[in-house]
Amino acid sequence: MEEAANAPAALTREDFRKQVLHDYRMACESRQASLLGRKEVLTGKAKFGIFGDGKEVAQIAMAKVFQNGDWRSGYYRDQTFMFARGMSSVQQFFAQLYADPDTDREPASGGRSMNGHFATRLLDEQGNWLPQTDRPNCSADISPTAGQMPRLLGLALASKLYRENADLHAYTDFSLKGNEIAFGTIGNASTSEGIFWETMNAACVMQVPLLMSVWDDGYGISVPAKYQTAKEDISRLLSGFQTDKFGQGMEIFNVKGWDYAGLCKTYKMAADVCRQKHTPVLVQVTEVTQPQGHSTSGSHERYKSKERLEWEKEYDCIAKMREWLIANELATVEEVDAIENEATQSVGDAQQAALNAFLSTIKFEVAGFCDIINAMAAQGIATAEFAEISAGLQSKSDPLRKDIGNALHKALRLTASLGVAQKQPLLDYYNRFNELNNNRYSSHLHSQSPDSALSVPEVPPVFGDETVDGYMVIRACFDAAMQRDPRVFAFGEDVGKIGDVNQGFSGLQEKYGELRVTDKGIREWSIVGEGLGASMRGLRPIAEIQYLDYLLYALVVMSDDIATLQYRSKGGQKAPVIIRTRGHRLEGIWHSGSPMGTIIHAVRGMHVCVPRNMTQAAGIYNTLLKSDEPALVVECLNGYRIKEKLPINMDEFTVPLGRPDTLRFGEHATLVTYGSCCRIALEAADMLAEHGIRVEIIDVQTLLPFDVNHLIVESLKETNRLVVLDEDVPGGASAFILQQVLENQGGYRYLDSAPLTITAQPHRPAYGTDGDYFSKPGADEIFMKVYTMMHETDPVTWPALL
Ligand SMILES: Cc1ncc(C[n+]2csc(CCOP(=O)(O)OP(=O)(O)O)c2C)c(N)n1
Ligand SMILES: [Mg+2]
Repeated sequence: MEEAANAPAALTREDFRKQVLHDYRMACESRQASLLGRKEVLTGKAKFGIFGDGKEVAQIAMAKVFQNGDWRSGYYRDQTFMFARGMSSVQQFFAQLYADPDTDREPASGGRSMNGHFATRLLDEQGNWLPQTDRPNCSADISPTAGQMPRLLGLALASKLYRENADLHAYTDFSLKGNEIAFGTIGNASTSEGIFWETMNAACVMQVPLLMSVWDDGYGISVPAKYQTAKEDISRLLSGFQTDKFGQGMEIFNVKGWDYAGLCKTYKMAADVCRQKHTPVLVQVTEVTQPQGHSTSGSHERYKSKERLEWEKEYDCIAKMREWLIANELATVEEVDAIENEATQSVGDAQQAALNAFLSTIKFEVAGFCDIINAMAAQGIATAEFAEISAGLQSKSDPLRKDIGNALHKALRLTASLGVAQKQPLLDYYNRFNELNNNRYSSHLHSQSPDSALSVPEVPPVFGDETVDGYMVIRACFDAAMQRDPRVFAFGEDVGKIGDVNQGFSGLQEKYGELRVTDKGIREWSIVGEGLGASMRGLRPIAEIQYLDYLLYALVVMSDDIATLQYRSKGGQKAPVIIRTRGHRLEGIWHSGSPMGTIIHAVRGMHVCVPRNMTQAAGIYNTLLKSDEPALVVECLNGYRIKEKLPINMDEFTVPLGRPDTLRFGEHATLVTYGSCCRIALEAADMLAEHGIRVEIIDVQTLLPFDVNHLIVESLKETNRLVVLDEDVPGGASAFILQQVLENQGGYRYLDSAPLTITAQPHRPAYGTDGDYFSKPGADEIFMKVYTMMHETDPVTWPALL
């Protein structure tokens, strides 16, 4: 008998046997879920399936060391782990496969994510935090491979902060003095992504409790390791990170995916060192198989050799565990057969229950709709057609809501010529149907909690006599924020010692310590990931990206992860991280960009704030810190040395999001702009005023949300002309503003002239003062274009200039 098959000292052999058989049952159930799941897809009951077969035993071992308060940030293979740790069930797994939109039945995403995208609910029904330390926690998965890495770093960082900052020890719902591990999982091939390396390096630099498992099956879909990984061995490549006498590093373990005893031992050692020493750990689990191939999209016979397929059968972890159980006399053949049969049965039952629950709700809705059209038919309205629609719908064994939608629209077309009174029941149903399904499929793009940013009350600034450089306003704001709330911390390139390149945090590291005002390596993607993960654990990070031009490196995690988090968990998770950067109006291709169109289209689900000066920026930070929502704040790079009055209620004043400021009144045109362009617009307005043209200038302040009360159209009603001034490329953010004002606010009705956009050139801005002059919109150009617009309206008053 193998030594590892003996019970640990504290357990009787019988208890140990029970535990091992329980694990075997769990592995078999998970395998059955994979087999049956694939069948459901191939028979058309679900659209796509990706499963965790082949990784069952390793995940059961990992689940044994995953304690309450711990976190997972992983990928689509982890069903066994989720079942074993009680964070999901087989029935919920199938509910997700069928895309059941009910969060009671499919709590991970309310049917919004493909199967295998796991999450636990971190929020109550109102969107408030639930406790995290009395339960296991799983951050919501995303599909881009390695996309789980930046978030993972932040989840691990939170433990370090909760451990080392004594002021945080009271937050026991979130952490028990940082005792929690952040567990990551990744496939072998996805370690080819740059963010994997960036994250592992950062974890070693920072020394955070991050336990990374690599499920190494030798492939990434069809592409074998030799095309993915140098030397085909990720832990060997990472061996330079191994902890040694020089300090800082991580522990690295290797274990086979079919070796139950070895896996249990390895995970115990790995978790102990990670938890106690707060050292990152890597566990490479090799010789992992994928019995059904990558996903339901293809068959692995196409790319795996006969020998490999045979080897996979022999080294299937469940087959190996079965052999081990019998060889070590922990179970008889009959006992393991019985467990396997029972697993098949229980998984079949769970799948049926999930399918029935999913379909019965839809069938109920089908019946409700049919009642309405049948009643109308009984009154002689479209009798034959409605009977046919009703019969067609009710005969479907697997109806979808789309079928109801199609039938409803057909019914509306059939009743087009009827009066409202006659078709009122149909119109009422249409409204209810849209409302219900809007909630099912489009709710929670933003927080719907009492702490949403739009609910933060406005407190106007009160100014004293003191006038200071802009950066001092910002610094006073951050100082006050850090003073009042120990959960606030800030980090980024050059943020620590020198207090950022423009001194927004100068002196604050000395005051609040290195843990709270921290320098980071040059790694934008994972800096933002740190903010994301830490904010999910109740902290209030301000993650800084040095310049707006470098935000593109971080845009991936903002777009895929932060912006989608509330939505993809249907209000189950949130990440109130603030991303701070500065941009607009410097000079040069990579120091003056303003790709705001790119950004606002990529991050719907976040707020994007573009304050024109540092006082507005401070008010926006205060609003955001009182809210539970993620946001990007773009400060004006050329504003730090401009004098501003210092508010004396720095700790309290707020700037409401989505509410524009009118900077100047005028009756000839409404000029909508933001950020650094505000000053240029004012300059141009002075020039225009000399010619009797009075332009109303509106600073939107936030692009997302955009003018929630439709103030701009009110101005347009008076001026009847719209000018949008923007530093982005033509058709960039200016196109968004046009869509909002003309379409959303109905502004087209009030236009007497064609709408005008004044933007930068389509290329990136050239360097130097002249480069700026000829690349970006300036006062001369604004004057010329607005004057020309007025000339076209009244050539007598404003004769042609050219
Ligand atoms: C960024 C990104 N690129 C490509 C894909 C498509 N894709 C999905 S899974 C996969 C292979 C991943 O292989 P590996 O990391 O080894 O995990 P395994 O599926 O083998 O467990 C690919 C290329 C993706 N989801 N995300
Ligand atoms: Mg793989």
